[in-house]
Amino acid sequence: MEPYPNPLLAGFNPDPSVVAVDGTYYIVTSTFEYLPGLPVYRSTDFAHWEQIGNVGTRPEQLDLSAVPTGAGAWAPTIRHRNGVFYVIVTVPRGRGCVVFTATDPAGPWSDGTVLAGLNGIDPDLAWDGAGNAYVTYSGLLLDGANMGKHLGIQQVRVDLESGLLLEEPRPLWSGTGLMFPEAPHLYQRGEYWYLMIAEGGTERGHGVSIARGPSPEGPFEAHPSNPILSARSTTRPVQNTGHGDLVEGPDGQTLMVLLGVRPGGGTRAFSPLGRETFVTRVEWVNDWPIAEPVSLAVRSAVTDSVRFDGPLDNRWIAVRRAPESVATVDVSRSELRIVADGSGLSGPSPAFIGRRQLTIAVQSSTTVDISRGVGGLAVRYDEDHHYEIEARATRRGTLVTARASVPGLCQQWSGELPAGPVTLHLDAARPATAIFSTEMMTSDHVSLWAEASGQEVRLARIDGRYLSAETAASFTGRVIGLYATEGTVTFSGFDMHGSDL
Ligand code: 6LW
Repeated sequence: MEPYPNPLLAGFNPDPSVVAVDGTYYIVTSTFEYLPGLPVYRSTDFAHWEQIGNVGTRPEQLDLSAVPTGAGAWAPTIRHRNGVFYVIVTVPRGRGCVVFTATDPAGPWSDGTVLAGLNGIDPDLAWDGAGNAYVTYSGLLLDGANMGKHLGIQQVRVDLESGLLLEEPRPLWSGTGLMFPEAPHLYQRGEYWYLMIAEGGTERGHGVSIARGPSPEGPFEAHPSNPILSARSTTRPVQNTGHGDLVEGPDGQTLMVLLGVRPGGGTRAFSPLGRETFVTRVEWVNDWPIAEPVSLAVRSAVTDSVRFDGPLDNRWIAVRRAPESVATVDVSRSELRIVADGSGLSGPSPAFIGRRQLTIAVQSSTTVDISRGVGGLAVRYDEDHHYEIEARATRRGTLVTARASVPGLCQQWSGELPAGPVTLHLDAARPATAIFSTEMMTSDHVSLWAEASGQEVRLARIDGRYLSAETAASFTGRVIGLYATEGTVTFSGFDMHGSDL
């Protein structure tokens, strides 16, 4: 059988949840502090996916303006019942547990109903035959006096209309005893209800375990050989595999979508794109599922050339605010304008819009007019981890500056180019050598360079490991995009091309 592409959804796309409706598949993933939040991807063959929209398109739906980095929109579940799509998600340190609905998954999605009093993460939504709605979640308290305490997997019946909890939440089977039981999903199949969870933490120890019972409330009996999926202590190219959701695939076989990373380096390795969405096949033996190890099947080249000749598409994201509130497209001139507002890339809401880095090797570029401001091209993991190249007009011509910021440290390099439009470049590539050396013990190197009027200046080649899932404190991934720090900066075009082959 042809393998599905893996990663299935490349780049910053963790915590996938999937639903099938009339032969079409929909996946949503986590977005944390970015807006629009919770992208919705659609496919009919499970191989080709298109982003059809986002659940959180209006800032008040997720209300991220004050959420700390690392919080925000965590781990959604998408389900469908009686013609209505549901996305349930928690916004820790924000709105809490919220249920959104839509009849068209491309949107618009509702304003959201808060399930007041539900304190935890990774909510699942399931209905029994009588129509009772069950929310099963991970009782990791991220709000209130007991922050950090973990109550294991919890369940509560809810009234989705009013948002009321209909009983005291109760504990359920919580795995084999590894840390952070989370990402629960409930499924009815044959005579059983299955409770599938992740445990071991979202890093190298991650895995998927499962139990089954006679009702959605249990009692649950554990699979005799959990975990049913994990890459822990293996040399597989896809690591941290866990946080899965099951669906029946196009050929009738059960598929699990899940998160994983693609580390590069040596025994210590680094995953520049963050946690991505992967897929693997699941076999049923004696009414128990067992998942195949996740294999890598990268796509051929990815090209993305944005020309600013229409409204911003749904793949642009910005930090704690909508991209449209940061940047304006001037269609008549095919330009994007960003007006600086005093916020920098190290601040909580920079004047920055970007797109997910989709391939580990990437070449990105933009041409800027800095006659009225200062700005450039950046790769951002979060406000503490970013590399950028920017241009500023001087009396003599153009000053270009490359900068690398990691917690507590910032280094910069500068060079000069003639006046006029400047093309800024930010490229990433795997280490050039396969020979055992310190050079190859990292994920990639990021090169920052610029050109104007036929002259070129190469400013920096920086180890990429500091912008990776293993080093950044946040749960996001790399986002490459455009920003302004002074005045008004105009960008003509944004290109991001790459390949993992
Ligand atoms: C999410 C948890 C996890 O809530 O990481 O890998 C957390 N899984 O289930 C943030 O994505």
